[in-house]
Amino acid sequence: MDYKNISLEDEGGIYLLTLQRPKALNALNWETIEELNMALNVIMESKAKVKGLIVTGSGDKAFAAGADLKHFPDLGYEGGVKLSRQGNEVFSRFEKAPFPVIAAINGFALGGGLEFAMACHLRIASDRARFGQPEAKLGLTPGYAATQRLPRYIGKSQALYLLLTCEMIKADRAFQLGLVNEVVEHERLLERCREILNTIGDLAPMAISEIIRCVNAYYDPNMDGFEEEVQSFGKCMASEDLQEGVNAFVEKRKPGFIGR
Ligand code: DAK
Repeated sequence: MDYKNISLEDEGGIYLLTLQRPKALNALNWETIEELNMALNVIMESKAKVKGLIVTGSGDKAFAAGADLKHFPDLGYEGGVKLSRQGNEVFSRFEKAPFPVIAAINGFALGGGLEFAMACHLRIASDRARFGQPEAKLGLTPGYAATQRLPRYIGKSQALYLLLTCEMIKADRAFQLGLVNEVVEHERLLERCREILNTIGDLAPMAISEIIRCVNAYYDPNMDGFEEEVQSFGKCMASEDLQEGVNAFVEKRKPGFIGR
């Protein structure tokens, strides 16, 4: 697959997706969002085991400094609604991926960039990362769900503070607020993300994807998360991996899960 705005590497079941517009601080134009969707299709169609996906930004400065501002003045109401809906659909696909997705935040994560990171399951930040939702400075509301996901991560009060003031915060503050899972030295960022995915990769794949599904169900008004958990529990109980997990525990050995 030929991409213009991103790159995708398969590192043996761990995929590394890198936003490749460093001169524009990896700003997300529509073509980039389409390529993110295509990359996700490629990973979903993989026949081999997928341990997880890391998304990051190229260059030393930014994960993504927001949506690409240069296209905004031409959009108008119809264009704005259409783009927002389509972008939300793509980001929601990352959130619903049946394997763990980690945002490796290597620098600025602003506006749409932070919204992309918030659609990932985990966020690991470099100590150089900076976060913010500066939309109101530009005469906008967020378009890729910051008003919905940010309160879920940090609570309504702190979310409103960041959205209303447009203040940019550092990695240690983002950690304090619960926006990122961990802050690591810049040089160790990808290594740490791979470590986490390898840890998860040793666990039962069906249990992992069902946990992601059930936690997402908690936030979906059309789903009963409690009932989803009951169903997932039953499904895992009937799996070969449950047999293997329990046998391995009794026999004091490492389990070899097969994902069914
Ligand atoms: N879009 C396009 N280009 C950008 C950009 C962006 N968001 N951010 C930076 N760049 C470009 C700059 O224009 C500059 O390009 P040249 O002038 O060299 O050609 C280059 O990246 C380097 O930027 P700076 O020279 O400004 O670098 P500094 O280190 O001085 O400053 C900065 C870094 C991140 C503080 C600064 O670049 C900055 O404030 N950038 C803008 C941040 C921002 O406001 N981002 C947008 C947030 S609003 C929607 C969907 C989503 C959204 C909205 C609607 N619908 C679908 C309708 C989301 C909106 C947002 O993301």
